[in-house]
Amino acid sequence: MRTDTPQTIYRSDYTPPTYLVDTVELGFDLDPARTVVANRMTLRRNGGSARNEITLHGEDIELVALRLNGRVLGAGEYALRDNLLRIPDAPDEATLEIETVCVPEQNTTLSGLYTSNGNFFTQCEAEGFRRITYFPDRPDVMAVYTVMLRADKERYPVLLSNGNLVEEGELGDGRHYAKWEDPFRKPSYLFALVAARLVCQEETFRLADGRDALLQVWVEEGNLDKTDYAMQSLKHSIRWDEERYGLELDLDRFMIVATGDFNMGAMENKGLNIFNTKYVLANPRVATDIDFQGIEAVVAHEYFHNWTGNRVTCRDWFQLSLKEGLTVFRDQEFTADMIGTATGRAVTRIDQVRTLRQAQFPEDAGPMAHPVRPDSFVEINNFYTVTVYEKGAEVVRMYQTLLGREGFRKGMDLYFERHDGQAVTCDDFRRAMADANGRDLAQFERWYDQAGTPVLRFETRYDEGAQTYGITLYQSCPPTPGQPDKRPFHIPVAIGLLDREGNDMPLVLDGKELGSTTVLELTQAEQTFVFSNVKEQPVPSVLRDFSAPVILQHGYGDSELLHLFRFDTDPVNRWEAGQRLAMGRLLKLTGEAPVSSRLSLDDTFIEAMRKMLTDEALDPAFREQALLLPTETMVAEQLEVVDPLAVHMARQFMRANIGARLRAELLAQYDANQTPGPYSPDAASAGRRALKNLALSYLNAAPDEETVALALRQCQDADNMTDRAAALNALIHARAPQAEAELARFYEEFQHEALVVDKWFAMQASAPTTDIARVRELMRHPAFNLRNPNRARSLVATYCMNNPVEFHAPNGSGYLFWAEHVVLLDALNPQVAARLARAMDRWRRYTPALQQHMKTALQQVAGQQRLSNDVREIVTKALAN
Ligand code: B3K
Ligand code: ZN
Repeated sequence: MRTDTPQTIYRSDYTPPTYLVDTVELGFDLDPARTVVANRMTLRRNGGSARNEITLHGEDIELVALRLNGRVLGAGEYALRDNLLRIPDAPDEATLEIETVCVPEQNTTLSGLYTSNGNFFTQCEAEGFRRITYFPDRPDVMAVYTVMLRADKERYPVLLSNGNLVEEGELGDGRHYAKWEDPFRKPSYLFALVAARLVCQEETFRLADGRDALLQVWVEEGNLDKTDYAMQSLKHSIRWDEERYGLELDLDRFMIVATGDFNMGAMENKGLNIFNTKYVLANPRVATDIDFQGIEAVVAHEYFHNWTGNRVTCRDWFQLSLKEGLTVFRDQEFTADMIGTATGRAVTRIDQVRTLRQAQFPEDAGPMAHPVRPDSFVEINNFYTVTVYEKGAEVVRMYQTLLGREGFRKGMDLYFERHDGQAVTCDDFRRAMADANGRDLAQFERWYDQAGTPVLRFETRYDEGAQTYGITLYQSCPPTPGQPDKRPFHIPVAIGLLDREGNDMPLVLDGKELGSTTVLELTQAEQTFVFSNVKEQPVPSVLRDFSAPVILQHGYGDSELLHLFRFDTDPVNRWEAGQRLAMGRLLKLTGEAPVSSRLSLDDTFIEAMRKMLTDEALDPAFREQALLLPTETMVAEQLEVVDPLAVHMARQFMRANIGARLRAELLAQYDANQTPGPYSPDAASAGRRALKNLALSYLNAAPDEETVALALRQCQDADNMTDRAAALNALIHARAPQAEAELARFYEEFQHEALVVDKWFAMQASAPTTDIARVRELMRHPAFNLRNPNRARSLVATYCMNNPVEFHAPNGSGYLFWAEHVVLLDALNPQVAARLARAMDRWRRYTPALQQHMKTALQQVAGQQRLSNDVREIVTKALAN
């Protein structure tokens, strides 16, 4: 924990390392109270470097010994200050031997080497390796690692590290050892070790080139009944990367290890992926459909990093999206291919759009707005954001939209051909895409450089006589911190035209026939495209498949939206039309809610919903998405001044009104979408459950005895967690008297399943029936533990970020709770604290009274003497003008 003023690091200050490291031999004597790390590495002066000073990072470790080329360095021969170890006047070739000590059991930051439930794990990205040994801890220093692990055999029977196991044996004294070699050069952030009492599910898997690889999923004893899905997802991922990109597993062994204490989802360490249990453990009893989907996506994501991230890595942390945006895009495509059907793909795309709107657009419009490739940061861990990940994935997707699937593949091939084994930049990636396709992608760089969500607008003009249809596209981008003016982006705008009957019209542009959807390339602030042979006035379907991460200010009237909602052949835009119909009403109701006691919803909207709900030609999964209203956060983003209570009342009214007026249809769908027989997490079954449970939730938004009985029966009879949790949620939100007993029964039954206990806390924390007193009571529950990130998030972060109406209570009690816990958490785990700190990002948009309370809470945190860089950066930026 630092108390000095945090330093800002700028991208423009990048300089190559003065020394490179060729080999690293690490020896660990593992002891939770005192682990000794011996590091022997060979360094060589970097060709271009004029300086001969070796600079090594180190944090929270004790230096015990230091030798250079076999000689102990005297006090005057090195300097140890500000977490840097400097050796001036070093020879061009140096072998350094460094011995350090760390205390894993006291490491609550979960960065570096730490213990979780008595087992040892590491987390080194971004800058955790320096908490293990002194090292040039930056991604452009890539070395070959050999690792010797020594530990008590009884307590830590399993010893794992990156690469291949080359030797193991006994040491006497009850201790044993294992030696691992990773044949590939890697940056230090990909180092990992595990020393633990664990068991594994394993399998040999035949790779495309005929080699056999050993796949393992390691978990604590008692969890082997929950590893099948992760293993299956791993095999699918390996196959998919071979088929889609010609990329193979390059090791003989690939391991996934689950731990209950982890700061994020998972980590792609070479050959030894370490996972949050949340993204490994699943069976129907404890995991929901969403959990299964999460596991498949995260297993794939980490596996895909083996090429996009590990074989080709980032030159510096500003380039983070080079690996993250690309790998998210790859896991998104994998998920879509796994489902296979066209609407299935669309449903996954809709999910992605929803995430962008719910989380990335607000980030892009708030105090933490930053480009996909940031220009500066204080704490890199604060930049593992939805912008770097999800907007970064959209940027990669746009290459594919502009170049086509084949063109994109050519670009990927060239990228690997040029850069395998290197640490590179986002520009290198863009250059590979451009060169492989003979395209000029210079302007495309602005997607990496400019923050903020571009706003797209269009105007149309139909000329009946000439049978032409002109569409003028306008783009602009609001100012963001440090970037008052923006230049036009290169935006792919996919478009189609619908005729009166709802059919796609053939598109002809500049004499070329373009089928029913075409991609217009908008590169100026304003540009007009004129379609010819247009037989009648069309309804334009703009930004099909959400072809760019922009806000489309549409200007459609109700009748056009209804037309699109009914007929658009692009399912994403069809869904979008429904969201727009709903959003219009939500905004109107939000304005009325505080003053009117009689809100109402028009028949037109209800009829559109009815038609969608009962359209048996459509997949249940799609209907569910189409009937889901925009979230309270999305509505709030549309408002100048946010009154969270008004937004909540408006949305609740709408849900209740739909529940009451579509009661018969909802009941019918509830029955029609049952999934009898053994549970399966496949997309079709999950889609039916989703629609059924949405029906249940609408019905219980206007609860009566019958709807409550339905939920209660489902809660008691369900044979899977998806249905059980949905029913329990319905009871809670209906304020049914039975909810309390069902919650107690739920806890009783699942108290030994940590991930389900997390759900139990989260369900209560997000319920509008849970006020601050109740949250504080839950904090005193014996199962609550602030040190465990999953548990802390399930209660504290869920309440602060997922229960707007209670969190924003007019007396400011939610904000005080927030301040108190940001500070408490910061002393334990700055990364988790900084995530929670972001709950206040949008404070300037609330009503003046709420703003005042929020500002006070922010100042309370900012005024702390001792604060991590992580939290300090977030609150400072939030308070800045
Ligand atoms: N690369 C890791 C994230 C590391 C976060 C460090 N604070 C997981 C992933 O994106 O796959
Ligand atoms: Zn990643």
